Amino acid sequence: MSKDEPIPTHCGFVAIVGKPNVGKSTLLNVMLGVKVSAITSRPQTTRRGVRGIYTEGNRQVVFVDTPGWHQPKDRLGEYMIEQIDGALEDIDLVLWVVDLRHPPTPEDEDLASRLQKVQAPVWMVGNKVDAAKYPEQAMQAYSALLPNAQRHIMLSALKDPKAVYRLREEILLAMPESPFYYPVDIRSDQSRQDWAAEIVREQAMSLLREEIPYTIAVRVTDWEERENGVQYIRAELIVERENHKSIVIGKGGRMLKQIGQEARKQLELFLGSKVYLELVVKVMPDWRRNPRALQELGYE
Ligand SMILES: Nc1nc2c(ncn2[C@@H]2O[C@H](COP(=O)(O)OP(=O)(O)OP(=O)(O)O)[C@@H](O)[C@H]2O)c(=O)[nH]1
Ligand SMILES: [Mg+2]
Repeated sequence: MSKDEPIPTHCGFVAIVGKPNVGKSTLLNVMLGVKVSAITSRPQTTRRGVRGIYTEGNRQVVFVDTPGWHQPKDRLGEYMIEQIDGALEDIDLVLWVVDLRHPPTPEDEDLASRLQKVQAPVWMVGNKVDAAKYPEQAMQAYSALLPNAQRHIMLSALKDPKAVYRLREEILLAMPESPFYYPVDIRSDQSRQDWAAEIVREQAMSLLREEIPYTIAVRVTDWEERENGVQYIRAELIVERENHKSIVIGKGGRMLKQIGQEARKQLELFLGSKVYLELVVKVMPDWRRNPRALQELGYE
């Protein structure tokens, strides 16, 4: 290479897949150093493929966080599985995240056979090593499901960011020569409205009980920057039934107020400005099974 030739750039797509609740979104957020994807202690938090972009020098990685691999029970579940299939197309690397606290289940076998059909190399990431009793044994059991996995990494996405940064370094080095897909200052492909809706949904899912978290969708319907620098955001919480509406509002409006307070704190932290968050609860009967409602909510 002569002195005048530009340094080649490297860029690629990396899909993050695995069962629900194993820590895929946590891993992505730590990798990016910003909160791009919603995280809760409940399975099936992530519903659509979220792209998080990391650029360092002449290398860029486009991570795709995906919903947890599961047996779909409704149209929303089918949409979630389609998001995983989409993320596995034209991919350069797959991170298969497993939870080392538990041995593999039939869903892992199922996912392993899906991953066998992917051309790209698969790296197995054994997560939650901080909380696992027998991490080595668990890792071995998972590895046996996909003998051609190229690498095996054990870490704690939650407790050991340095291990995540080491993994990120290796991913950067594995990216093929290619122009960048995104400008260097872009971190996510989500609009700010979609991102804010995810923050509200994260708080609603965390605070509500039983099946209610799974029956909620959130959309931002208004966002204005007011003269005094306050960001005014209006979001709708969509529920499936009237009785769910009263649960989400809570006694004397307490639940909705708490969701709003927690979400506002998060939004203010990431936006770096004051936020006025207005939350409204709406019923869309049986929206998870209703193609029109799903479309309106962006799950189609
Ligand atoms: N102990 C421990 N907990 C973790 C670790 N990583 C993630 N968690 C927790 O696991 C839970 C699920 O994390 P998420 O990142 O939402 O998991 P996910 O795989 O994206 O889940 P879905 O979107 O539902 O598929 C949260 O309560 C996290 O705090 C880890 O390394 N150790
Ligand atoms: Mg997730």
